[in-house]
Amino acid sequence: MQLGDPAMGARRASLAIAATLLVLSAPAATLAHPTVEDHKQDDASAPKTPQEERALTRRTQAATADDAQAAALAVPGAPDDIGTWSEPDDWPVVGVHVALLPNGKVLAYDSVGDNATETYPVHDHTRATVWDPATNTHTDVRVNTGYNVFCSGLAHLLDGSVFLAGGNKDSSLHGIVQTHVFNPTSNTWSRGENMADERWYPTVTGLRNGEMLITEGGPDIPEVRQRNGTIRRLSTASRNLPLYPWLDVAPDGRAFYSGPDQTLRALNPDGTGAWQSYVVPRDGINRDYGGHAMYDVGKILVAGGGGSVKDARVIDVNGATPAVSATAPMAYGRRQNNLTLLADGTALATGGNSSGASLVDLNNGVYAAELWNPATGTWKTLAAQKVTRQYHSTALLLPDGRVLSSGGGICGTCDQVEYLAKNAEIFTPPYLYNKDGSGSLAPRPAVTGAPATVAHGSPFEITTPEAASIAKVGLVRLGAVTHSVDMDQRYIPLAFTRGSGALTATAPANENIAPPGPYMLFVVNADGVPSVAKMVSVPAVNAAPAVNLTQPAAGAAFFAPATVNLAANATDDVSVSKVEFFNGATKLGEDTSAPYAYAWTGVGLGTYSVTARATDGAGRSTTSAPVTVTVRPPNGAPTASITSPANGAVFGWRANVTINASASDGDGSVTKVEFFRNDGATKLGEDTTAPYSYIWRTAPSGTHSLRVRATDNSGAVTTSAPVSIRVRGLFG
Ligand SMILES: [Cu+2]
Repeated sequence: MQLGDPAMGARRASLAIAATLLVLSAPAATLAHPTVEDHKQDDASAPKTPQEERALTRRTQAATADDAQAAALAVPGAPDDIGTWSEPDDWPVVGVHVALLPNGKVLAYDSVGDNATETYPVHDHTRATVWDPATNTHTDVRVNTGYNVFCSGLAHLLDGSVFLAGGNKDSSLHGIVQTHVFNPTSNTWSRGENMADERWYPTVTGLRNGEMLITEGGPDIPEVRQRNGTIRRLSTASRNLPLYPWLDVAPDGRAFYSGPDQTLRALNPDGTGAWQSYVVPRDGINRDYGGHAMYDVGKILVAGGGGSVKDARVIDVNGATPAVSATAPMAYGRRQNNLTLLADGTALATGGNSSGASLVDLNNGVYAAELWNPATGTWKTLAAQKVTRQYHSTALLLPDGRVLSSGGGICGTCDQVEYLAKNAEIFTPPYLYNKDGSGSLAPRPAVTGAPATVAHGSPFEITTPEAASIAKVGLVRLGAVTHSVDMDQRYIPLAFTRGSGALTATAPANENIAPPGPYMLFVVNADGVPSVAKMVSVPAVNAAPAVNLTQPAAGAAFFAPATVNLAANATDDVSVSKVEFFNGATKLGEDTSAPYAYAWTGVGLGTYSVTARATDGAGRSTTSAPVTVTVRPPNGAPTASITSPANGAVFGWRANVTINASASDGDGSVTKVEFFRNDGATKLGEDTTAPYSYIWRTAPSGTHSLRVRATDNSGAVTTSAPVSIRVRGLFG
């Protein structure tokens, strides 16, 4: 579903664009949570029966067959000129969300059914499939975690798993806080940590350090999935943006925002986040439901959207401020179109409608594809597809250089106009055909060997029998697409040299240019024919752990033989595997779990420099700042004696007895002297400064044994010899 949807059935189509533009500037919470009443109005046409729904895909094709055929006739040409489209194939799900997997298969998922999602009361699962392009077969991978991930954001984790944020909670189209991960090796789903906020229509962006940025979908405060799976909020980066914002990591490492609205921005996702907004407007167009694609290092193509504009622009974010330049417009105005980077770095526009209709207009579908060439800045109209692909349709580059175009439907307006495209078509671009008009497929260069992992900035070898004829080498990030937004795709050209039977290419310079994760490696020959891709992984630059000693305190002193308790704080972007404690270069011991501590016992006289060294799961380590401690000789006890009264002294009845004491400490200081009677059992008082004295007022009659006790700065105590005195009675 979509924000403008409730307010714009076909009957109010003329207001649709203005309403969308208006709504986009309202707070996102309003956008993401239309009222149930709005939807009841929008879905005034009764939900269809399962049978009727099954018939819808055919009805859509029948209703648009003439238009599709006319579009095909309008673009004559040989396959090497305009490419070819396959016949549509029925699919078990609508390709609302699709992601290419590292095994070359495609994950696709939609919702709980073919009707508008808000017509279903229960949202406890999601229909999902893995499609294998090699065999054209499907494997059911329904999401059975108890949640509907319809209208989630999706992008690839470092290992090629697909991370999903948010989804659809109920018939009121509330978001969900849940995150999910699809494992392509086991075809299984698992839950990740919950986000702080419910999200519906969020964008997920793989960042330079392997973290996943989650923006919008309702709340204005972005969140980041950290590499250890926990989620932090970017509390200082609250910003109201349109739903499904367009974000790509830029050469400066920030996430660059290129639309769909026209204020260009950049988000520093470190810590709690910070936005920068640029004054330069992009183009005066709100490109709601247009396409964007980072087709070269720091260069983004935007095309279509809004009121089905033909306009396209290029944004160069390599400099300190973004530079926007014109490029040729498309031949067809489009909204709800997809923009897909191909194996050679060109960009393919597919689908959409030309009337500016918010979600779908069966009378104004755009069937012809168009190819944008970054070298010339021009578009070429290509073959027309057979099914109109509008709201909830997607397009995805496959590892063999073809393009999957799928989906469309599942919304109130879709039901009203009887639009459903529960099928898929495959586009074979012109570059795969012999340049002789014959329609035969061209021989392709083959990548027979390449490393599974290519480290940033490093040269690596690509073995190919066609080395001498290779003209281009590039990486294309695996796509993850929904709602006209590919959250992952980017094309990175690679420098290379030709050898005999092999090329030496240089991996992208850094993680800003190629955020870590899965990529397709393509080589393209001098005729422009691409190889089948070899999957390669660009590893994350692993951050070293942080560590500091929390104990002992700097300069702490101990007495021999000492027990020095060592303790450290250690953190890492992934995990800390151990903390070792050192005296100089000598390892004392280690701790593998927090709180990290070690008791260093039997420490003799001396001065020591102690450190802690933390090591993370990838073997990177950091050593703390040193702390110096001193171990002194054993503490000498203080001296203590009573200097007056003298032993045997006699006092009168009710006398005040002044007790004077002497105390000293040879290796420190006396902190207090306490005065006792009853041979030390009853404390009279104390004095903390010399000369030490105490006046025992109106001492009771009788014989008293007095003592004093001195305490030194190390806590050692000495009790004096007793002094016996007598205090007379009233009658002597
Ligand atoms: Cu939607």
